[in-house]
Amino acid sequence: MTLTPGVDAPTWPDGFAARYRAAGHWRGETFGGVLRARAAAHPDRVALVDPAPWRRTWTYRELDERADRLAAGFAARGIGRGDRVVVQLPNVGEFVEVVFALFRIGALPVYALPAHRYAEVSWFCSFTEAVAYVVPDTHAGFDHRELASRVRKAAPGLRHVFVAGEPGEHTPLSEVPCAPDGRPVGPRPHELAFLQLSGGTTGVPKLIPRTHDDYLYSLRGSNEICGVDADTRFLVVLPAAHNFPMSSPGWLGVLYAGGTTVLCPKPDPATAFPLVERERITMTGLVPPLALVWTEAAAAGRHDLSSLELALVGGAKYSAEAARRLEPALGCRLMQVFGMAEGLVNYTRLDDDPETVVTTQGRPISPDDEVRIVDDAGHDVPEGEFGQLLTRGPYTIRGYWKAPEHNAKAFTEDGFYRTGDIVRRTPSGHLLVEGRAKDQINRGGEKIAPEEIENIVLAHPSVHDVSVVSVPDPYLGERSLAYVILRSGAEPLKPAAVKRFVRERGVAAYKVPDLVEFVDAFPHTGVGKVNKKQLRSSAEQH
Ligand code: OOB
Repeated sequence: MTLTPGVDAPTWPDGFAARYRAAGHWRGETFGGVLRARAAAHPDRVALVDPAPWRRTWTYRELDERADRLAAGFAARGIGRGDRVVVQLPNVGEFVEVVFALFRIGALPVYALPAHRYAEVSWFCSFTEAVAYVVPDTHAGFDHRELASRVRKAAPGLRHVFVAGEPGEHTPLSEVPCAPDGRPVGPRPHELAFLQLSGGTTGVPKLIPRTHDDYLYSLRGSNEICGVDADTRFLVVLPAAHNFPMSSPGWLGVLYAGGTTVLCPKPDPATAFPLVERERITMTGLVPPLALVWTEAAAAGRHDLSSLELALVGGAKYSAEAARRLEPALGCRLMQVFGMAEGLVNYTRLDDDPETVVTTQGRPISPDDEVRIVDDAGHDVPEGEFGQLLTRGPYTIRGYWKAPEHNAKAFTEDGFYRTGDIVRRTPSGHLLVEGRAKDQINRGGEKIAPEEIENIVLAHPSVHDVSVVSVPDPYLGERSLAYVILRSGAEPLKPAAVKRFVRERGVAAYKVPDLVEFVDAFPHTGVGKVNKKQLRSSAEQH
């Protein structure tokens, strides 16, 4: 079934859309069109470098032609406008080729992370009624072709599995491209470009519908703030499918500006530093635990990192203490980023004073980003006090894809997204992230919805009840702890058996509880719900 793009989620009311257009935020561009324009303007400039296992490069012209040929091949296989295609590729050149090919025909990439396994991918494929799934052959020792074979059985609508590399029983991606048969009728700028994943607070991850217009505005805004231009050489260290390395300013921002994106196969300094040196990298984005590792490794001084001008750090709270050490160690500027795949992105600015850069998480991209900080009753708190962050604006969604019930809770009636973050605003308008009201664990930037893991653990025959909470961790910021109540009379279980059970259910490894503790009962709130706040404070004893 092909759904008309743009109709499966609430979108901006006409008045807002008109305002965002009039302000010049939404310019009527599409991703396919942008690549075409850049290829015409500077065909021979290098757009993309994939250094592993051997160095491959794509000029803007080559990337554009490649996207055309792949788009034609996808179209010849019946993939068209509005069709969903689950893309689960690591940081390889094929990722960029595939998504631009899909943009061009108006098919919607659904971005799975390389760490996702059967539970997540089969849900993405069935929920989105995906017609195709794109995988590597193997990645980090895991065979994605076998996963694809299993997923295929669970998602009957999946007509194609394309493999970058050795295909096994599936279709090699290399066989897809063919001569374009005229130019496909592309999507319109206000239509959906892709579905991004939410960090999630619920049993299953929600999908975030982003349009060409809104996402391209966030790229332009990010580029301006970060100083991205044609000379930028950006290293994609985090998984390319995540919103942060994709758009803040990310590889899409850099391609928009005509710069060069270099894909880093692994984030560790041993892999990344030689690439920074060899490729003369000027900019990159890191999550706080990685920024710590880089800061320490840089002190060893074995690599020439002098080309680096800017490191963006975000995705989870970066302590001021760690932030202070980054600039001297890496010899570049620091910018903190506090963003979310749903939209709103905040950056510290290059002309902020150093104290603001290390102690705040920045301020919004756009003058039209509306930010409210409210108490539990939804009233604005006095300026400078803590509260829950609500936001609405030209690149923040008005609703998740096909999730009307959840949308009724996650958005206010007048369209503000309830971020679930507890923030405070300084007189300069910078936000400080002080905590979280939503039930989520932020494991070094990787988000875990406790409910998703609780549902899995509950399926264990010996388990009566479970509650998953965060535990502070000096390196990751937070780790996960599952408190488990066993059924009376059940065989005693070891923590390792609970972890194995979760892993065997086929979820991403980062979601497997780091710690498991058996208890006799949970504390309850006045209304009889499990008191997670109290559980979290007992977890702090760990
Ligand atoms: C980014 O996006 P998501 O969708 O994986 O996660 C969003 C959530 C935020 O609501 C907040 O809870 C947390 O991640 N977060 C931060 C943070 N940046 C994100 N918490 C504290 N300090 C920060 N700097 O994580 C994301 C998307 C675009 C750019 C950057 C990060």
